[in-house]
Amino acid sequence: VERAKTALAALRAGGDAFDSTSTPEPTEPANLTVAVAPGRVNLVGGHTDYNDGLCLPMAVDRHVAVAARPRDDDRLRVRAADFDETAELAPADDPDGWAAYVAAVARVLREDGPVGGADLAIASDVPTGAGLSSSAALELAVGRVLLAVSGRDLPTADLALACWRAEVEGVGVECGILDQFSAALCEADSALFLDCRTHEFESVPVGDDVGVLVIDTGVSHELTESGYNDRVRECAAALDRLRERAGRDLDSLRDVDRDLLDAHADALEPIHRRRVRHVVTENERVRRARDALAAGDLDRVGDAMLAAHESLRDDYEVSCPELDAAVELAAETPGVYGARMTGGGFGGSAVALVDDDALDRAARAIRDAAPERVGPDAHVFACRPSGGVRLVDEERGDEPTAPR
Ligand code: GAF
Repeated sequence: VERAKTALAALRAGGDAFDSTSTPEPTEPANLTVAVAPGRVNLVGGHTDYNDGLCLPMAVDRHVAVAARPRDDDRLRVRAADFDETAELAPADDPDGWAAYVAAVARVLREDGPVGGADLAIASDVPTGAGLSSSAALELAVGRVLLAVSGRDLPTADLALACWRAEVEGVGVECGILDQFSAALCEADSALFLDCRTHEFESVPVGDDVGVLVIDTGVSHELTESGYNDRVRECAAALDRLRERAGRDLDSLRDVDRDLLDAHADALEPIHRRRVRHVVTENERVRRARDALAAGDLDRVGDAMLAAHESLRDDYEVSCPELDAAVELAAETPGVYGARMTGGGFGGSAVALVDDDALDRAARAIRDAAPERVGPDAHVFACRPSGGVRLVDEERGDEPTAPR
C-alpha cells in the first residue's frame, strides 16, 4: 500500500503527458483511494472451474495494491511501480502486457456505467507467473478502485464476474471464475467452497492449527501461451461426444458422473477419457476435502490434495517435473498433510498444507532441499488465509470496507 501511494505521488509530481501545458501537482492527501486484492492458492479443484465444477481456494496474505486519484478527463494514467513503467490509456486503447488487464477491466465496467479518468499506481508482492493469480488480484484491485473513484459500487460477486469477463474478452485466456472469485470473496482464516455453476460459495474456516506453504518452482508460466486453452477445448470436445453418445442434454462436464463416464468411455478418445476422468474425480475430491476441512480432519484434506496432484499430473497432464518434485519433497517432509500443484500448471507453484506447529521446521527443510530437488530458482514461503478485495480505509487502518 505504501509503495503504491509513493508511486502515485511520484506519478503526479512528474506532470501529465496527456496535457503538455499541465504543471506538476503537489501530493495532496485528499481524494486518495487505495484498494488491495489478494493472490490465491487452490487446495483442491484444479481445472474444474471452466467445466462448471467445484473448487476450494484460499486467498493468501500477498496483495496487489492500487492507489488512485480521480482526473478531470476520461484517461487512465497508470504507473506499475514493480516494472518501473507508466501507461497512458484513452478509453479506446487496447494495450499489451500488464496494462491490458487495467484497460480490459475499465472497458467492462464502462458497459454498465461511467468510469471516471484516474491516475493509478500499482504495487504488488504477489509473485507474477507463479500460479498465484496475480492477474486476478490486479483486476479486482483496479476494478474496486475505479468504481470508488467513479462514485459507483457493485456487489463483490458482480465485480468478480466483470473482472472474469475482462480476462476472457480483453486478455484472451479462456479461464473459469476461480481466480476472480477467490480474489473477491475469500475470507480471512478460511477456504472458500465455490460452485462454479451456480456461483454459490461458502467460507470454510481452517482453524489455527493449519499452516500453508507455497513452493514457487521458479518456472514461470503464462496462461495465454501454455496448454491451458487446449485443455478447455479438449473438455469441450469430450462433452460434445458424450452428448451425442448419451443422447442427453449435458450442460457441461459437471453433469457427467462416474457411471455416465464408465458407460460411454469407449466413445471417447483415450486423451479425452483421461481429461473427463480428472474433472469427475476432482469434483468428488473437492467435496471430500471441504467436508474434511470443516471436520478438522487435515489428514483427509491432505490425501485429497495428493490425489488431486496425481490426477492433474497423469490424467490432465498440466504438471511439470519441477512441480512434481515440489509435491514429492513436501509430501515426505514431517508435518505436511498433503500438497499439490496450484493454478493453471505448466510451471508456477505447489501448495502444501502443514501442521502449524511444524510450519517453521517444514519450511526450513523444504527451503534447504528445494534448490537441488526442485530447481535453482525455487522459492518457499509461508502464508495465512486472507480476506478478498477491499478498500483500505485510511482512518481505520487496513479494514475491509467492501460489501460481500
Ligand atoms: C488458472 C485459471 F485462470 C483458472 O480459471 C483455473 O482454471 C486454474 O488455472 C486451474 O484450476 O488459474
